[in-house]
Amino acid sequence: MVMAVVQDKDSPRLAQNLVKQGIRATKLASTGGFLHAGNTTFMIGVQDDQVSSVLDAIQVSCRSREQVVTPMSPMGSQLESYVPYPVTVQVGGATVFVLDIERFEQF
Ligand code: 2BA
Repeated sequence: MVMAVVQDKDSPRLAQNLVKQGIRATKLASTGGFLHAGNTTFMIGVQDDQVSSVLDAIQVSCRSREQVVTPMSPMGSQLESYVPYPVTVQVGGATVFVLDIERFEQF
């Protein structure tokens, strides 16, 4: 099983590339813990020998982008001394986890 967190902008391209290769996937709407921005998590169930094609599809479909964020005020901080400087972070291409699945059933 490959789980990939991708940017929403890359999600249609990745979905299309997986379908082209006959690879099944489920898309989940997710939210990044740091930016609190929406992203998309793909659950892609494949045999071991298909993992590298899935990783290739992810790599060609997902781009890295810069995003400017203004950090939120930390809880309990002195508001007078808090200056919310915008910070630029590099998001993506994709964050990928490859998991072994113990059992798979479809009813
Ligand atoms: P976010 O958590 O919203 O993170 C967006 C981007 O902010 C990250 O891009 C990274 O550049 C930066 N960032 C995240 N946490 C940070 C921190 N503690 N300090 C400084 N900068 C930080 P990516 O690394 O490309 O991650 C994109 C999205 O992938 C993340 O969105 C999150 O939804 C997911 N993700 C990344 N690493 C993960 C992990 N270890 N476990 C689960 N999800 C992860």
